[in-house]
Amino acid sequence: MLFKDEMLRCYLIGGSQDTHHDPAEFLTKVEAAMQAGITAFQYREKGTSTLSKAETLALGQQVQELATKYGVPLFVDDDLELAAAIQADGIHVGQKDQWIEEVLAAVGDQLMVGYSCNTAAQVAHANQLAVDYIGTGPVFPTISKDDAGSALGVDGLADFVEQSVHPVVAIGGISLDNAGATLTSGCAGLSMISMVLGADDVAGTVKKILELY
Ligand code: TZP
Ligand code: MG
Repeated sequence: MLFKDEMLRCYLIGGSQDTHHDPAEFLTKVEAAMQAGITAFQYREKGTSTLSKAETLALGQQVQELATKYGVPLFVDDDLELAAAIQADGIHVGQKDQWIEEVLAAVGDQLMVGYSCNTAAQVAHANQLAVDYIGTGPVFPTISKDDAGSALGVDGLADFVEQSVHPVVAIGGISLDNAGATLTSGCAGLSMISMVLGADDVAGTVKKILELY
């Protein structure tokens, strides 16, 4: 397993809703990204996803097989039951999900825990918690989350990085055009959905991100 900060460098997030609701396209793109060297993956079936619970589990199991094959740490967004069922390495918890304290108590040392923080008060709260990293954004406007809130910009992100005792992974609207500028915030890494899952050349896009370090 990679050290925590390295694991956050190129952190892909996604679910079937991010590839035209086509699970086969989703798996093809996730495999290409894993093969190209993404440092973590978060399975996030959310928003406009149309998959049933059983379909989500089945797709999650296929993602888990790929993650094992390529040695990529696997997180599940906001679903402890699914994380346990597919033997994920971690869980990511948002501000609108299950209470972070409950999740931390439930998982103990079993799973890594990531937590979304979008305000200074939330970062201060996270500083009191045994989470493994925080995800902070949106740094830029995003097409992938309706209720993401207003963009922090690189300066806003940098303030949170300075404040946080945990490694910070940046999220929201990250593209090849702004990835380098985003890293000047001191964040440990970049997480993205559409830049990678919407790319024609998934592997090439991942490699360009990894070259920034
Ligand atoms: N949380 C804050 S912004 C966001 C999430 C899940 C969406 C990021 O997607 P994209 O396509 O990389 O902007
Ligand atoms: Mg969530």
